[in-house]
Amino acid sequence: MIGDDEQLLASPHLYIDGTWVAPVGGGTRQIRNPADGTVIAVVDEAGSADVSAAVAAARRAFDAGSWSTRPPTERAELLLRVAELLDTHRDALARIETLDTGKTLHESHIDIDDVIAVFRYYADLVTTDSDRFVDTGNPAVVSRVVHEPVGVCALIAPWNYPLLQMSWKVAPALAAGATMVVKPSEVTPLSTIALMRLIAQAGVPAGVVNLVQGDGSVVGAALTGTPDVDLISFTGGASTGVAIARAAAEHITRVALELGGKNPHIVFADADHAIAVDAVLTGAFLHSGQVCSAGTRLIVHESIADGFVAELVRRAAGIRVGPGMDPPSQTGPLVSAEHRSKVEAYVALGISEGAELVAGGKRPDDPRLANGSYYLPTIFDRCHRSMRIVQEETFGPILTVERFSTETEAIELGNDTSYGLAAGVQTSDRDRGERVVRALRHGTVWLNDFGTYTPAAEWGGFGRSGTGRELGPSGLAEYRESKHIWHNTAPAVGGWFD
Ligand code: TXE
Repeated sequence: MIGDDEQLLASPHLYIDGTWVAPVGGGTRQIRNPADGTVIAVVDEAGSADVSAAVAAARRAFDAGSWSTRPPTERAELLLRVAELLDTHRDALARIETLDTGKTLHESHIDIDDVIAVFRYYADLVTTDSDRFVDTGNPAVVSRVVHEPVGVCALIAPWNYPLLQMSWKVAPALAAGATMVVKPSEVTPLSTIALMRLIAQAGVPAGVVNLVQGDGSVVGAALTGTPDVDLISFTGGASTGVAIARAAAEHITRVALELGGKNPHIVFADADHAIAVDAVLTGAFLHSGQVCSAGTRLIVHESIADGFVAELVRRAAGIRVGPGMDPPSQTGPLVSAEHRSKVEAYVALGISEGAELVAGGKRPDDPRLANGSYYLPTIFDRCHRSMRIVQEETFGPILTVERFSTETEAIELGNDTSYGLAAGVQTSDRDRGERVVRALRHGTVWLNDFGTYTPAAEWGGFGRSGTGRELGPSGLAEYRESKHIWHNTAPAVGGWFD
């Protein structure tokens, strides 16, 4: 760590009730750089008593109204101040994110710009959003629906886009007037610690934002098992999502889940070949496939499949895998050695299921990469929809290939998944494009593109990809309750029981 990075991470403690504190009941954790296995920081981790203290602080702040009753314009000002501070520390935050996750510095810069954009988007939205008046048919009645903050939120984020995914939660929650306890992934807590520092610097009242880093089974479970939290927003793995939904059901806590996907990318024979190859490569191998919306399931028309796959194989072999801090690297290591073992197990599974390994399938040979958790871009051809390698999220650089003959079959394959987060369609036929994107049961569908998004449009999944939506107006609605106020301006005795 250097200069600004060190300052942002000066006290990697917990942040509770406006103060950086050491944990009462937790411990510490070494945070490693996945590019070479070195320890880059040691952070405090909370125990369940610390979680209770953080939730209690958020509750006190909410009940005191120090944030929830502030006018939207004042909340927007704070969000804009946070955006400015993020901009000031853009380079340091990008370095922190790269050291912690392994992704390339270029990607981290894009992430930080997207984080800044989401704070600005919600600052704008919350000031333009107004109450809704309802016509009851009775001129004496003024009926309006107003929005109020949901209360205390538990915000739990994963390790692949640590700052970005946390910001998709923190920015709308702050805009709505909620208070919160945030828990980053224990694998990648550093950029969230830095964000807390900047939010504090921007002047958020004590207790509105609290940070408890630590293990999912301890800190996450304590945070989601309490009746004192009004909303849980979680991004992570599907099985963790199920555990959280169960815990939430116990207290009828509102819950929003983003649980990843197994995203189809359909290429028709009439697609622009060069554009489609580029989109499929980027969709599958960006950030080594550790992207919830990664297009890891290629569904390609049989008439072009052989040539298309041959070109993908050639291009995949040329992807420069290396440390995220080295400018020539095009993709970095996997987030941890443990995660790479999981990816390797999936490659072994694909081979045992009879898929044809045509690219990668191993760690890079370069001895300079031996201490990092690298894995080569991998392609399995001749896959079938019934294979686990086709149906399960591997969260690594693994692309599977299936062939189709008709449009109906392509749609059927694209919808043959328990998930439903994202999908891509490559075709030069506009009518076909429109038919297929409408038929696909996924939360985001790209036509002749892949992986792009804007904070102004909703993000979330159908099926097992989760519940609720982040971003866009719905992303703000998640953090609000609606209240209907019925005002009778000319009250009279009703006489029902006369
Ligand atoms: O995620 P976890 P993991 C998928 C991907 C990956 C798999 C497992 O397929 O291989 O999930 O990854 C916290 N109560 N995605 O194990 O455990 C945890 O501390 C409350 C897709 O790393 O779900 C972390 O902060 N919280 C995904 C967060 O949940 C708990 C991105 C996510 O970790 C908890 C990442 C519990 N009982 C992985 N257990 C996406 N949707 O993009 C853990 N956590």
